[in-house]
Amino acid sequence: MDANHSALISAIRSGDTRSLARAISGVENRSPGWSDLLKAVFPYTGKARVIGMTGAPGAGKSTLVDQLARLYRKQDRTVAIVAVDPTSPYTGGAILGDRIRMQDHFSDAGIYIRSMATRGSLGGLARTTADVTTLLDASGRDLILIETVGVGQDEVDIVRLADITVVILVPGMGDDVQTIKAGIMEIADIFVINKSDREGAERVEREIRALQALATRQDGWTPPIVKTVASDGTGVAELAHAIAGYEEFLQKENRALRKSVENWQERLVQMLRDAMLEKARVHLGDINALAAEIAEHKRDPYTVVEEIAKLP
Ligand SMILES: Nc1nc2c(ncn2[C@@H]2O[C@H](COP(=O)(O)OP(=O)(O)OP(=O)(O)O)[C@@H](O)[C@H]2O)c(=O)[nH]1
Ligand SMILES: [Mg+2]
Repeated sequence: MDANHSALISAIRSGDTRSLARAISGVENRSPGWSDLLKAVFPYTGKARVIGMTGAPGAGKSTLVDQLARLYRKQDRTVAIVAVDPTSPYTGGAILGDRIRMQDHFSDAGIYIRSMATRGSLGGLARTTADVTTLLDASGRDLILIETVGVGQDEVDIVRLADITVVILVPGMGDDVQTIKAGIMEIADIFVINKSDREGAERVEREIRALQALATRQDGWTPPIVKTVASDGTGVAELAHAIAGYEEFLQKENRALRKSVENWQERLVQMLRDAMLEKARVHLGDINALAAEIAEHKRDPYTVVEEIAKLP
């Protein structure tokens, strides 16, 4: 990456996609200067609306993201799509499908699509997704749609980046709602029952409503349930409407800011943990040797941690 970021930053802010792509790669790979670049663009961020779309493998997330992106483009809003971990082994076939669908947009500069590096990438999936979102935000995109498979902690962290989280369920997976991680249920601002052309959509809706009756959200928001058939576009306008409704709700009583403060609390702790660990690792030497000494009771773990934590 350039030692002098100012040219790169103006290029990114002017919407130049090649510069944006270069910056994203640099940040993903932790190339020299990556953190200076993020520091420099941060003041230009906070304007994009970030929408997290999460759900089980094959639920139709990409199809739905694609439809939403089309709809927003018709409203003349610019869109970025972040596909997290698209090489996940769940549905090998979907990767090609994604490519084909993405190609539809290639002629449209108003849509920028980025696939995230796979798991195990430098910096961790959640952290790099956050950094990439920061760059996309700085590039002036109106909307950032993040697609992620809702299975683990990484995904919960990723959707915490979002202003609005859409959880996508499908009928016909047995006890759908019960099998969805509790954490994912709790973060839903909007529920989508996709593949509503299939039998069982009503049942899923009843299950969600039953769960909602058990626990009300602190902020008083009851996540609406939208039925869609992403493959033919049914319900997509309703989903956009539900998203707009939640945006409106966020604008009242300072909720957007409060939510952002909450998100940053989480992220700051995460970033600090990463930074401290990184710092300690330099002094840690051979962690295996230390672990062996502790296992053999030659040393105690309390002193070891104290010594490492005290290091400058
Ligand atoms: N019947 C039906 N099929 C759908 C619908 N939405 C998507 N599909 C199909 O479901 C398959 C998976 O769709 P994707 O959009 O790739 O699903 P995904 O959740 O992004 O999948 P992964 O990224 O692999 O987790 C594709 O063959 C779609 O055409 C729908 O509403 N009804
Ligand atoms: Mg997908």
